[in-house]
Amino acid sequence: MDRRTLITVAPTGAELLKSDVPALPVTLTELVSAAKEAEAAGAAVVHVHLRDASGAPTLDLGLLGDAVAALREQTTLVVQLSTGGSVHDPFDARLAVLEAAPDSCSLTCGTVNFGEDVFLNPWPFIVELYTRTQAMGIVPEFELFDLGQVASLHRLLDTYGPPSAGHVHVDLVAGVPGGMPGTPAAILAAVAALPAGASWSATGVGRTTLPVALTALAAGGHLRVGLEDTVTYAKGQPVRDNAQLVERAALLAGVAQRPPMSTDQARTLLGIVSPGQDVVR
Ligand code: KMH
Ligand code: ZN
Repeated sequence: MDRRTLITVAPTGAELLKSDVPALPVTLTELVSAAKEAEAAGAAVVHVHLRDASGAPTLDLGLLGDAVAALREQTTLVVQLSTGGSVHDPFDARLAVLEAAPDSCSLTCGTVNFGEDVFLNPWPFIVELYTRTQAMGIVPEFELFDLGQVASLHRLLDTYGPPSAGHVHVDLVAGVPGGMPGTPAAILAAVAALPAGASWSATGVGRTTLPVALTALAAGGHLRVGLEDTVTYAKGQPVRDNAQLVERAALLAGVAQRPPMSTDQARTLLGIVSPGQDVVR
């Protein structure tokens, strides 16, 4: 078990509207300031979805490049771009995200019902995305929404070999309507099926945030929190901002005697080589 806890902040996502969640960071300025506050509160990775000028989700490559540059300039966070985008994004735009040269990218290992929608990740798309990350030296974070996706991760690694950095890191996303429930039993079943040596974090959507976070800490996992997944802090209390969720995650990690990892420690765990740096692992 890692003694320290890797905290990822997912500040925006692709599903919520600023008009419904005023604290949602949708401009680059808001994103960078949310990322800085999250880093100060204990986050080491930022999972990025961008919005356009109208507030709608976008995979515009120019905007993604600007965001990567701004986050690198103003934070030391590991910059992870979403390749999941929104359920409406086409595969070619999702593949092109890698051209913005993030440190890391999300990579979901299967199709899942997603509320009223479907989050599409057919096998050929998974393979294309994964082999591109290997060729480009971008560290994938395998986002797994159900147990079948854990099996697909094994199939991927068995067929195409390990990520270029040699380490497998997973985020278990629980509580999506259509995916695995955000229960300790579901998280522990998925963890038991992970490849040997993989590190993992867990994300509980909505009211599953706390049970999932507490399970992850107890079972040796890491945490992902943020407005992408959680907009209610406690019953009747909207989340103030992303930093509030990171502060709570850091507090829980401290209570568990597994305080937050620094961004350097996160790079070492994930096998990320910083620009200008020779070797990390
Ligand atoms: N917005 C969801 C459809 C990811 O970032 O890779 C997909 C998602 C996963 O959020
Ligand atoms: Zn996401």
